Amino acid sequence: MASSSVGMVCLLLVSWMVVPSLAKVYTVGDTPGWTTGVDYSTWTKDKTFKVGDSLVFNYPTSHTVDEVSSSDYSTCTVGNAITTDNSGATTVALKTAGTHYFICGVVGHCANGMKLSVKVESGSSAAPSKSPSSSSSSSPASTDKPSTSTPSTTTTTTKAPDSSSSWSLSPFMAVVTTCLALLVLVIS
Ligand SMILES: [Cu+2]
Repeated sequence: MASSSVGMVCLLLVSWMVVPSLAKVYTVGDTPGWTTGVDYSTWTKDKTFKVGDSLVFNYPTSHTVDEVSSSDYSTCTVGNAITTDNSGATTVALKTAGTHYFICGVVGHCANGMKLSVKVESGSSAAPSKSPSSSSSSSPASTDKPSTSTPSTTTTTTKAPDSSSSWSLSPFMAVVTTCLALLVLVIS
């Protein structure tokens, strides 16, 4: 029991370290999906939505997914939808920051709980890699040393410390190592 809980904590730690850079996909309502009788304000309570994330609505085609204005959301007014879909599986990409409002377009369903508002924050950590890096064509003049076949006598000092890729991995490895050590301690 103790070892499994340590394992769970380790999994959480590792997933926290790996996941944040990725866009998230949220299944609206989780298991019940998009239906009447679910309190979607409770469902959104512990979630943070960011630009780039998406919502997946799963529902029988007796429902619809309508994106609506704030006022239509508040009053459960159908018929003015910004977008609507009744395919049964609707994926909505959250492309802009701000609050997005969704209701079911079937009369009465919004009042029965089929209303969802999500506050979308900007600033996804995966976004700011968009600047076209003008790669300077002046590559470091590789002095073509033809003496590579000679037994290397500490020639590795000329290697530039290109540790940018391995640096991001080291805290991850630290967590994994710590977790393994903890597991060994608990099991033994
Ligand atoms: Cu409905």
